[in-house]
Amino acid sequence: MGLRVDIVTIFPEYFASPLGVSLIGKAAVRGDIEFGVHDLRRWARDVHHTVDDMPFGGGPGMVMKPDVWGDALDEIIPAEPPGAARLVVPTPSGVPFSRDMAARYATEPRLVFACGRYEGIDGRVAEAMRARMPVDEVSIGDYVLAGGEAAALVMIEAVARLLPGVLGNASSAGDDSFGGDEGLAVAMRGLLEGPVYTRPRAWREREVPEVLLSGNHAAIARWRRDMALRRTAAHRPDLIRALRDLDRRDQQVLAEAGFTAGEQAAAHPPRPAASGSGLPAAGEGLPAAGFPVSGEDMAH
Ligand code: JAH
Repeated sequence: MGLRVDIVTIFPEYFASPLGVSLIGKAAVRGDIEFGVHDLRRWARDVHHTVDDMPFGGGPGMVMKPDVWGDALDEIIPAEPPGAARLVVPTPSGVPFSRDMAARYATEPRLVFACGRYEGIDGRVAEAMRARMPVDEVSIGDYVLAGGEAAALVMIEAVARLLPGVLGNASSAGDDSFGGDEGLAVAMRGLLEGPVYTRPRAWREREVPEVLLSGNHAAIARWRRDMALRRTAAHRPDLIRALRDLDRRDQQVLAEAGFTAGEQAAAHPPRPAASGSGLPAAGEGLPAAGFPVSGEDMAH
């Protein structure tokens, strides 16, 4: 059974290419996913097709009108049976989107994305729709976009690649960074994927790591796990704490990446030792820094 996705937006043309190409485009041709893109202005009531108005209580910008959104969603999502669709509202003040949510969305029959612009949609719309269907206000990250469209596309792509039959190579959904724990190689669970290589063997004086050409599958798996541990330590130190069943080699790699044994998650791991471990150089840069976010940007 396929997934039906409706998108409501003042920029329907925004979606043509992203939904028509690659994995999503092919899934749509096969009927594994079906799209309806709706121009919100169709439900506007005046000759100017107005969809926004000034915010009650003052403040900057404009707010999207509840009457227009209400009529659109009433028509796109039939009242009967209740709960047949899930409404997803991309917003920087939503719950964080995750791999788990993508997996749950992939099991739903119908998703409707309500893409706001300006300062967002009148708060009564989500509230009113909750009487008829599950409503998720969802954030794809702590930054403000010009509207919900790009965030909706991110979520749709993350969901589409999890649909049964969608990936050409079913196992590749699980192997990569955040691939999902079902098909994921047990040895790499909870880790970011390390670097990958293809031909030519030598390029701009740089050789592909020799172990990958060795045919020694155990050595290759170990090397990949080393690289995944080091990349995870450098880019996502928050993920190190959750790792379980670390062997001696894992602990050695993490120690060299600046994490202390047992309690792997130091809040601010020290810089790795210069060398002498027999491991290749890290080449991964500093652990992720915390970027301050202005109060103004987070107020949306
Ligand atoms: C901006 C409506 N989490 C990313 C995200 C999602 C939605 C929006 N911004 C950022 C947004 C303006 C109006 C939605």
